[in-house]
Amino acid sequence: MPMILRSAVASPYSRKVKIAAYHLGLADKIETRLLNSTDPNDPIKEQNPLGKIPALVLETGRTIYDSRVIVEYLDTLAGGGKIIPTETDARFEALTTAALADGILDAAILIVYEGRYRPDQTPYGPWLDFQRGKIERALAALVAEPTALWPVTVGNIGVACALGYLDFRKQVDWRAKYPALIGWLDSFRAAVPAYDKTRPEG
Ligand SMILES: N[C@@H](CCC(=O)N[C@@H](CS)C(=O)NCC(=O)O)C(=O)O
Repeated sequence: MPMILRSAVASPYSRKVKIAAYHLGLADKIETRLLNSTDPNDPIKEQNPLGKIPALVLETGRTIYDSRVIVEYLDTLAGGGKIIPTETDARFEALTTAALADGILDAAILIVYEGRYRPDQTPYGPWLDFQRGKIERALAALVAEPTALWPVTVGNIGVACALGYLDFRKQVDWRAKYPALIGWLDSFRAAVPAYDKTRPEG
């Protein structure tokens, strides 16, 4: 029985998991089951009380979340130390970069939700600016100290997914403001074919 990944096509956190699974050679052990957010009976709330994706239903029936934990689980299944380095400096550098990338996603998704969950109101500008400030500072930090492209880790996977999500939802025009990251992402795409395979546009 395969593991089941509850996810959505456009979910950037799910994309991290999918790239990790491809990269670790585990993609064929995972079946994707898309969230139906309009169906109140979708089992996601039983699988993850937070109601969030991604969530990975294991062969035992137990479900693990969130994306960070799932990626660590997949790394462990693959033998460990593959995309989460074991050497202390490399490990905490990769994990910190992954946290920065997740922080970009967290801010970016709040910007999307500001419009989506308050459709009858004008989005609150200062809140959007507050979130954009986080994204801009994080992108500036990634330009000042470029993330290593090799080996493939949770750090560079996270950064690539964060840039991809900004491309998709356009919260910040990062290509115009931080052009140094364009070459970085192109190099990542060339090295990690799973990135293009998991594009939200299909
Ligand atoms: N920290 C979580 C964040 C997951 C997350 O926010 N997922 C979004 C979709 S991309 C979601 O499920 N949103 C619905 C909600 O917040 O209820 C992770 O890394 O998996």
